[in-house]
Amino acid sequence: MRTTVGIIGGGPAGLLLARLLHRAGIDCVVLENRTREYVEQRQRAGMLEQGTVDALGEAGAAERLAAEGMVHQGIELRFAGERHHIDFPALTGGRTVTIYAQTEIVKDLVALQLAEGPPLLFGAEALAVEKAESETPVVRFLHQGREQTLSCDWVAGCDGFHGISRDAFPPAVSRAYRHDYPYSWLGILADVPPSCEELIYARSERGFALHTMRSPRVSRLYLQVPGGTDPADWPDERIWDELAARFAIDADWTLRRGPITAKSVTAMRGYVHEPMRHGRLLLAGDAAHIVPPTGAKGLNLAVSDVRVMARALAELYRTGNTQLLDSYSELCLQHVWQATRFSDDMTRMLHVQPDGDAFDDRMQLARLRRITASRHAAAELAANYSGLPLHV
Ligand code: RFL
Ligand code: PHB
Repeated sequence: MRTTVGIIGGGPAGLLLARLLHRAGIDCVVLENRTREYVEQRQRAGMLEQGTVDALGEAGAAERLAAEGMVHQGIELRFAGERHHIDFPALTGGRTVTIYAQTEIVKDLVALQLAEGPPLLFGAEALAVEKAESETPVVRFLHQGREQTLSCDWVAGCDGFHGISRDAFPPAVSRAYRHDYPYSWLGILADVPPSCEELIYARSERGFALHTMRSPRVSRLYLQVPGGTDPADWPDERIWDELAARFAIDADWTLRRGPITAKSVTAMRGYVHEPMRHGRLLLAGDAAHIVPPTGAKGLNLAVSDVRVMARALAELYRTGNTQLLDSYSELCLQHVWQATRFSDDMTRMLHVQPDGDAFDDRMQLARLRRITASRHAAAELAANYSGLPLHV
């Protein structure tokens, strides 16, 4: 097989890239090792920055998002028995965020791709990227029991944190920066209307909790738990009791409970691989970087990477200009490090440090008080959360 851009991974990054390239008249093939059902059900992100919504619009994939996405004007911070609204439009000159599940984005992109092309192969496992430094890189992959090769002009490594694309970077040029946080998130989906209009980020002495949602009828909630927690140790009643205790405030408010339909534990880590380009191999999304989910940045970063990549490739094929491609890694990494910094700040401000002391406790409260007392500090949070501009 031969194509212009070989895309490894059919998650949000790979699928959106394929749509953007298709619209720019550049041909590509997407290799995804899982089944369609699996990628469409994988529970993950839900909070989209305006830039992400715009990118899905540019890809022609925002019809259902426009009808079903829930526009939010801010978030709520809860601590010390109090609730505080952070008003994004007022603090950022009109910016909002949108709740629309990653599962739905993937379904929309897959449906478009299968209807309009270019090819998207499920059950196609990339084994290695070869000759990345040459003008004709090759992806070796396994499909329907047969090993095959995909010859390309460019390879986009969109294969997530556990993918194989990063392995094609020679050790001499690769640098990885990593931090493992000493806690995880237990996430649930529940068939119950959300108990809030906007997301609640709660800091309590019992640990962090987040209330988010998937639709007017489905809630998504997260609890900070110790690393290595087995979801089987958390029967439904225990989860609801713990959530209720962490969200408790002095005012009248109750957490609605309902049947839990999914439970999973996610480790919290930060990871950045530098650079994001080697020869004709470009990384995007979780293949290059992971942030702890407290800042809701992972999916948004994957989308901003592929926006830059699609624009850079379109410019090359339209004008022969390689300027944007040459600065791809540097441009993306500046944005990635800012999102990593914000995600780390949010994470440390809201989670209980297992070996923390009373001093750490007071520092967290002082940080939260600063945000709720100072318009300037709140505006800084709102600007980061709703998405810093990407200078392309
Ligand atoms: P993905 O989604 O991991 O997709 C990679 C795809 O590559 C496939 N693959 C391969 N295909 C072929 N050959 C191989 N050898 C392959 N190896 C892997 C995989 O099957 C998969 O389909 O990465 P991508 O596209 O970069 O997208 C990144 C996002 O999925 C991720 O950053 C977000 O989900 C992170 N995240 C959040 N991000 C947000 O912006 N807002 C949020 O609210 C948010 N909440 C979250 C999150 C992530 C979470 N978890 C579970 C990690 C909440 C959670 C709990
Ligand atoms: C989600 O909706 O799953 C979500 C929202 C905000 C976060 C993390 C996850 O910070």
